[in-house]
Amino acid sequence: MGLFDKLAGWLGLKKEVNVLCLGLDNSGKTTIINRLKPSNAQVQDIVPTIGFSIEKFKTSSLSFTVFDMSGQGRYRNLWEHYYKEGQAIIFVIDSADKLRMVVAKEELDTLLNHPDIKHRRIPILFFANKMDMRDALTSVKVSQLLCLENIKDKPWHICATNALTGDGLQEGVDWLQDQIMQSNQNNANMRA
Ligand SMILES: Nc1nc2c(ncn2[C@@H]2O[C@H](COP(=O)(O)OP(=O)(O)O)[C@@H](O)[C@H]2O)c(=O)[nH]1
Ligand SMILES: [Mg+2]
Repeated sequence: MGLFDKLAGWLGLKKEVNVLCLGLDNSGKTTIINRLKPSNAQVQDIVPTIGFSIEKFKTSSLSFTVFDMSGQGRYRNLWEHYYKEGQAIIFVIDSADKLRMVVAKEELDTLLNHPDIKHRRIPILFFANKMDMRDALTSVKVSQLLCLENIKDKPWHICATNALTGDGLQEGVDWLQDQIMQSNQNNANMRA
């Protein structure tokens, strides 16, 4: 059973939710997504390009698009295309990669300022991953370096994770589930 089975079950009767899983290469996205993947998930599409690939898979009610934001933005126009459809973001950080923390922050800032993201109350779940590594920064430190407290107009949450054991992933998924449920309720209230 994948950790998202419960969420997928709850959403069973709802419309599809698109989750974007982003972060630099080597941060642990593929490892995390493989853990979250419900057992019946179908790998829909893997689009390999030189230096860039998008992983996509789908369950009955969740659709995931995973990509690396690395490569000096060379492939940005390829991935930005997916922003519009995203209703939740999982942003993965390698907490032990201190050298590239500044690059992760730049990519995050660029994401937050993108016209298709900027004015939307889209929930962002941060996974401060690789917590098991000896020189990993704490999630509080990662949060400070990425200036997360400056994100005022979107719900966000950060969890320390170890994708190899799965530690911390459930807490994050529970938070994301609450956010998606709330925004569905708000939309329903607005329609009523
Ligand atoms: N020690 C440790 N290694 C991890 C963790 N998560 C991922 N890795 C390793 O980091 C490398 C990159 O992971 P991957 O999921 O391919 O990253 P991606 O490029 O973001 O998709 C792989 O060798 C993983 O086994 C973690 O929490 N702790
Ligand atoms: Mg990957």
